[in-house]
Amino acid sequence: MNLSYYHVAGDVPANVKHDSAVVIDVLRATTTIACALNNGAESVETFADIDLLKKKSASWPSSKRLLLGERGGKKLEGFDLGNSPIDVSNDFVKDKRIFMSTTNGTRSFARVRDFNTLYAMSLVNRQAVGEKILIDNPGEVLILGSGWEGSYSLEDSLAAGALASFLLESRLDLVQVINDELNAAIALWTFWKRDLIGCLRKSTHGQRLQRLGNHDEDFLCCSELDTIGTVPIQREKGILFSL
Ligand code: 3SL
Repeated sequence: MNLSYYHVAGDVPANVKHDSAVVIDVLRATTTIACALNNGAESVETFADIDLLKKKSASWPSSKRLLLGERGGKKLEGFDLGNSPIDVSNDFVKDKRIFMSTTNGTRSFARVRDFNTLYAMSLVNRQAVGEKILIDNPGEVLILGSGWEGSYSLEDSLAAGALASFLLESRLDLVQVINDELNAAIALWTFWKRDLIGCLRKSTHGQRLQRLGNHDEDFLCCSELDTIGTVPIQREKGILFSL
């Protein structure tokens, strides 16, 4: 199994194999997706484009839908939810389809939506996704971060390194790292693995969130490791369900 990591959607080569992809946006889109599905949401449909989200969601029964969106870390006007994993509680999201658009994470999903298999991963469900990948045993796994507006992010690379370390520790005979972006991510994980919240707070997006206001609960939630067994998987184009 060949593992590669790209920091942002724009870095993924055009001719890459469409085998398996794992999208990561630790702060906060894929943490929110894992928590929402774990708390009983019917599914999460991701949109890079807000107008398309509004059009598509209008055809879904209003009692069964929630609009979740942010730009620049701030909740979108007229939406039910911003992008906090704390807000997607069971009483709020149970059996609802969540129509979601975020600054960076949903762009990453758009880039790899044609892959045969697509997962959403964060620190909270790293082990669950890793175990599923080992069962699937695809030839190629492309791990894709979300970054910030096209540039590198520390926290997504931390989680990419966490996933690769889990896979290597589980099946060294099976797993190979094939790009230096992932070798660097593993080194980052080794450096920060005992202070995940410290890494998230130090990251530039972590600092952006702190400037926007108190996000202590978000940092606590997003820095938890292997606490959720939910594996979000794309079953219809652009729509993630719990496995
Ligand atoms: O960029 C994104 O996709 C978001 O996760 C950013 S935020 O943490 O909601 O600000």
